[in-house]
Amino acid sequence: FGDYESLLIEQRGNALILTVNRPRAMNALAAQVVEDLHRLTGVLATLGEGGNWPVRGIVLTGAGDKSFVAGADIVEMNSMGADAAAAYARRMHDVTLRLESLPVPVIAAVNGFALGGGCELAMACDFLYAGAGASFAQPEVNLGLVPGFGGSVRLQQRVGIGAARELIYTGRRIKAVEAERLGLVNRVFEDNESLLAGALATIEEIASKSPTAVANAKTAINEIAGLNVVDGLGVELESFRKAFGTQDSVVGRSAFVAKTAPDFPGR
Ligand code: CO8
Repeated sequence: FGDYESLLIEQRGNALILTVNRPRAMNALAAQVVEDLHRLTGVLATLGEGGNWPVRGIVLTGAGDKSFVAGADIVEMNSMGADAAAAYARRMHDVTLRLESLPVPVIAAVNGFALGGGCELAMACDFLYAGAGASFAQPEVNLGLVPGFGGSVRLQQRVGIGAARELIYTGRRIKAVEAERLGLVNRVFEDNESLLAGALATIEEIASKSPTAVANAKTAINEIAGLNVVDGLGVELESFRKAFGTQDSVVGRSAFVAKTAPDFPGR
């Protein structure tokens, strides 16, 4: 995958663990981190649909025990003009869209502060797990700003428009259990060690399923988000038709009938 100044990459079983590694600044998204994320997601995007993938899922987390990602780097932002800031935001849009386009699930393992751009990066993952000490906010109003890495779009998809408005207008920081209650987080773990273990266990569970089915489901769900029911059903029908034509589906259905375990070929 290459070398990255601000990212750690480790393969563990069927999972790739990506760690944003800038703990002295709470893993804030300095330009270097954004470039590293941009380059890495570019490399991952070139792996294509499935056959070339060495792993079945990705866990995205932050270095240390305090912070997932504390947002954009405010020190760097302080000397930027609006055009430079917009260009920086656009790079992160690319990163978030690439994460959503990967054919394997990405789990955000939120091990501390997920603030501003950190919360937005986590929301570009398929779903979020959190350690009990994690906290979430879109605090841009404190800086006279608004969310810039997709928070206005993805927060309302996750928690509904009312809760999204309240969080964005107040900049209020919420704890992991509150984020779970709102539906932002799927599960809360008692500490960061069990958080990582839980995320890895879910990737292993997914790894026993058909790779093409998981990829098809991910594509359809992302495409359907925001569509009305009729248009959404149209997208689902095409996804279902595609899944039905895969070897995985032939193997999966025959194994059920033969009462054996399926061995999915992944195509
Ligand atoms: N940017 C730069 N440095 C940071 C950031 C950050 N976002 N967060 C923390 N740091 C640095 C601190 O400056 C400090 O550095 P130093 O030791 O050199 O003084 C170090 O990390 C440790 O931080 P604290 O001493 O503040 O530690 P605390 O435990 O007291 O507090 C907090 C931790 C709560 C995370 C606190 O640092 C904080 O509130 N940080 C800012 C969080 C924030 O507001 N994030 C949102 C930023 S806006 C954003 O993300 C919008 C994205 C879209 C913009 C796109 C346009 C460019």
